[in-house]
Amino acid sequence: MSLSQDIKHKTIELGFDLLGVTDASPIDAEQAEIFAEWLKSGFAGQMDYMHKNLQKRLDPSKLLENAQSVIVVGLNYTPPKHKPKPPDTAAPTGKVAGYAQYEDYHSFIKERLRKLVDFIKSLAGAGFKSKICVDSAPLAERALAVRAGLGFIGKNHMLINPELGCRLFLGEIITDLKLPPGEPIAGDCSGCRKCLDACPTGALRADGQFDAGRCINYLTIEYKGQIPPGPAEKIGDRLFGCDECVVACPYQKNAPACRNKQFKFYRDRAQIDLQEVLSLDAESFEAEFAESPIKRLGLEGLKRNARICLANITRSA
Ligand code: B12
Ligand code: SF4
Ligand code: SF4
Repeated sequence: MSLSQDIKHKTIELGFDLLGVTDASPIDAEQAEIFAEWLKSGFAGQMDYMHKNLQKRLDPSKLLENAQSVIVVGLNYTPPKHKPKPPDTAAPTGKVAGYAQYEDYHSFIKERLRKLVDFIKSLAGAGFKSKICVDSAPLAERALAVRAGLGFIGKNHMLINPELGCRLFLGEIITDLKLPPGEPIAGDCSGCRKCLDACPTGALRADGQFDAGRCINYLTIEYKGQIPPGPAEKIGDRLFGCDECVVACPYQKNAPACRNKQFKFYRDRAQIDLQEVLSLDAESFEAEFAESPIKRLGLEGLKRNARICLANITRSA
């Protein structure tokens, strides 16, 4: 077996669903242009870090000296079909986006990518360099995933794999090993606009741009301070994140559930009792959300969101 095939087998054994390789050249000029336009239009909102390290973000070889290849993995996080706990009608609840019903994916994926690097070292020798990236590194992950053949970009701006749908986390190993690159795969959205119609805020713009400042993920997770009344109303009963443009996508309809049994899923976290959130103290928040992506938002942020949800629920009653 070739090194590439060995890596592929190990990736699946580690519980990832997709693997692709691309060379470490800068992302295509067309995509760099989309990125520059996005920043110029102010669509990054308060996410100032998106304006920093731009050259690195567009060129993986700026993150690792003499980089030759980028190994891109995908982890399917489609929640398992299960009967949620019957709601207690007296208690108003807030919705939690699918990804946050799992343990935090950053550490989960990084740990497994470290194992993949160790495995490659056992075959290719320890003399190669590598850098692991999951979300937080300045790297255009979706653009690289397209080039590595994991899927295509939909009108919902997600990387979509025709078989697995769009609920896929991405992770990368940039390396100075030269590996054979993959080919982009076909797929398209023609004739469909379900995600645009499902978006409650207009973050998915008709001109194809993504106004992150309007996205409920941004508002409930990234936005610092009090959320202005207009956008706050659009949040509805979404306590943490939003899934509408993902759930509406036909590619997601028959997507298989996450097959990685080690990726901890909290069965009762799709809806959270809002009064319970307001009664949490620092200690109980830490105990409840220690391993969850919700931890990063912090207790005060979660309470801010709970108050918004309660006000919206009361208004619409
Ligand atoms: C900032 C950020 C956000 C922001 C802004 C999102 C956005 N659409 O830009 C907010 C907080 C809103 C957000 C939300 C979410 N995020 Co986010 N986020 C990121 C982050 C850190 C940077 C994204 C970025 O660079 N945005 C700027 C725009 C311009 O870049 P882009 O969307 O990647 O687009 C590039 C290409 O796709 C291409 N492109 C853009 N539009 C088009 C259109 C066409 C037709 C084509 C061909 C190409 C193309 O050009 C761009 C430049 O290369 C990445 C991690 C990373 N380092 O890349 C994760 C990431 C994109 N997020 C991810 C996830 C899972 C989410 C959420 C689903 C979370 C949730 N609720 O469950 C939502 C989805 C919202 C959505 N519909 O996009 C995953 C996406 C995986 C996937 N399958 O696509 C990533 C890759 C993290 C990861 N490692 O898994 N996120
Ligand atoms: S996550 Fe929600 S608010 Fe953000 S673009 Fe998708 S549907 Fe719109
Ligand atoms: S909902 Fe339709 S238009 Fe939107 S990403 Fe999915 S296939 Fe494309």
